[in-house]
Amino acid sequence: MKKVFITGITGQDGSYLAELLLQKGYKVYGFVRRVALEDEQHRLQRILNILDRIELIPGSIESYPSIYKAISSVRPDEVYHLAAQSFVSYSFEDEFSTLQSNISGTHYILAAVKDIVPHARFYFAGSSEMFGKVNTVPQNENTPFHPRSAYGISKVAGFDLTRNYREAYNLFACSGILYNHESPRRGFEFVTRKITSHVAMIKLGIISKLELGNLEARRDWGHAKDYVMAMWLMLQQDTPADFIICRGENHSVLEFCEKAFSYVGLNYKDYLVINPKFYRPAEVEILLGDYSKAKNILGWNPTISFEELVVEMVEKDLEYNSKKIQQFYPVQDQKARVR
Ligand code: F7E
Repeated sequence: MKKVFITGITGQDGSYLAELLLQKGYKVYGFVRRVALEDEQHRLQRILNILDRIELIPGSIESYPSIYKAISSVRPDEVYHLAAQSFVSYSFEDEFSTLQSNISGTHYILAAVKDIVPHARFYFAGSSEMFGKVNTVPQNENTPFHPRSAYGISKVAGFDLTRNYREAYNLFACSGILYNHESPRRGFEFVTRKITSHVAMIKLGIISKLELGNLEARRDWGHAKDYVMAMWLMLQQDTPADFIICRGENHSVLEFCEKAFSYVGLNYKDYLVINPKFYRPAEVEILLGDYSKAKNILGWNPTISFEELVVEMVEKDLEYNSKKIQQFYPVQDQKARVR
């Protein structure tokens, strides 16, 4: 049985990837912070359904000894390094911790893999944020990087480290350059989930407005479930390489809003408020990818459309918030609340 070691298994991508690899017959090990094990219902909520089928190893990506020990005990065949401080906005507030955990974390894992399991296959979660201030639209694997945040810079460093371990030490190391990918498991701080959770709460009468920053930013949004399939495919090839993973179609934040509100029969204009505090010191205005290489070499194609993504997220947030209402309000109040 093949063994896989996943950092960031408690996150959106980690949870979908773990489910995929269980289906494929892998023995799945997840590297998690010790505190996560003490607060299962909250911190392990995305993997509660598979907890009895995976093994969690406590440690920190900021500690080389804990990574070394974990990889020595598992001796994985494949390693997916997904853990990171991934919220771009926060990286402006604390550049130091973002750079420290994202760059050193990647370096420690690569170094441990090279020393302990040099034949293991390694995946690094690169990001379209590496392109930042783009000079070409659409971007492909040859487009130069121009990151616009500490997060983007940390991902460029991780990408370079991964390539260097491939070239210098012959590691089977790949980077996926993933564009924004969302799902009902997305964290509430990211714009898509912020929008769909607010739309659901507005529809159910829990809140009355949605505050956002830059509505003009354009993103090439896809579904996380499709994108974890691409990660796995990258590690099944004969030779390691880097791939752009996206849908090849972009939309503005405003379009996302319009779609989400109109799905529940509301007009976004009645609820949307611009708050300058959500603007970033340096914005990535437009991202649009070209996934031809992934299509040709991996045989990968996205299967979930932008519309399907928005609808799934809104529906799940309606379900989630309706359950919360049922817990807190008596039945007669619930009818009065819905708009
Ligand atoms: O912002 C604008 C914001 O935070 C998208 C991460 O997964 O994808 C993600 O990075 C856009 C930006 O994602 C609000 O200014 C407007 O232009 O959802 P986001 P992101 O920064 O694109 C890449 C590929 C990653 O690798 C990252 O880890 O939406 N925006 N108003 C807002 N964004 C947020 N969060 N909140 C707002 O109120």
